[in-house]
Amino acid sequence: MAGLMAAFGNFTHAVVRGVPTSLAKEALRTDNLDVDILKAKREHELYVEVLKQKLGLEVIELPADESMPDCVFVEDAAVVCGDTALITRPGAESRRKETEDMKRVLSGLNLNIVEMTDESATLDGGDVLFTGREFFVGLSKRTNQRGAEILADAFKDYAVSTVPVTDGLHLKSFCSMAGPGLIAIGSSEHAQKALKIMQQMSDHRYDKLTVPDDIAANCVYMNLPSKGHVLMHCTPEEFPESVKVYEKLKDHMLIPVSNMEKCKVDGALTCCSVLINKKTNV
Ligand code: M3B
Repeated sequence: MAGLMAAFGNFTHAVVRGVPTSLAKEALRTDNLDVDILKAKREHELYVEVLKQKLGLEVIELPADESMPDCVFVEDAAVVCGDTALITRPGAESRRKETEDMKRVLSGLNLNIVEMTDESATLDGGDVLFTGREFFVGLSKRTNQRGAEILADAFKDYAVSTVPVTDGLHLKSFCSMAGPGLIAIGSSEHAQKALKIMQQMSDHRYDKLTVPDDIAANCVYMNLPSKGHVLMHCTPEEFPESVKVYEKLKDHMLIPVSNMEKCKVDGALTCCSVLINKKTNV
């Protein structure tokens, strides 16, 4: 386990996908907010630039597909851990074909591909929290028990526990990992309740970082050989109070990344990339 933990957050590659213009009108959403599509595209370009230029990851960019309004949210289509990639069966029927291109790209990276073919199973990657030691899977409108079982089968080295997600879209709509053993969590009642459940189910004692805004608890942690602890998080323009909490992390290289427009259609920072650790060149 120590060996596995040492690599937590260590990534070499990222898969991202462009923002289709159709996102503005057709992306699935819980609120009815107007998306500024040019701004959404610009925000996403900056996100990708951070991965590439600032962090030096090898970034594989799939082009946007107008027939898939939610395709920028690649996280939902695959769960990658170690050398295994689970191609999901997204809960929203309209998003199922997003997995085809994802499968092709991840096969090209020589990952072991596991496909969720069972027609009774659904799972969105946004419901999957990998802590470095175990998985928590949110049971939500998009992810069911059968989906969680197939994930457990795919990643046999790790324990998998399920957490009911009653409010919000996905488990990671209010939490994510902010460091090794450090869970970023929102302040709402349902976020706190979900954290309690995770703590009760785990043998491990996690530290927590509580931020006032639920969606601001969705951040992207990496541990890179050349940079150390890196955290992409929300900007002060979006969530000033939550940023103050992130700024207390003194060991992290903090990178605020604006995500306001994608947020309007329930997309957060983790949603926009699938991160991979490939030690050898492919
Ligand atoms: C969001 C999909 C939005 C679809 C991600 C994780 C939590 C708020 N319109 N997908 N993975 N959700 O972010």
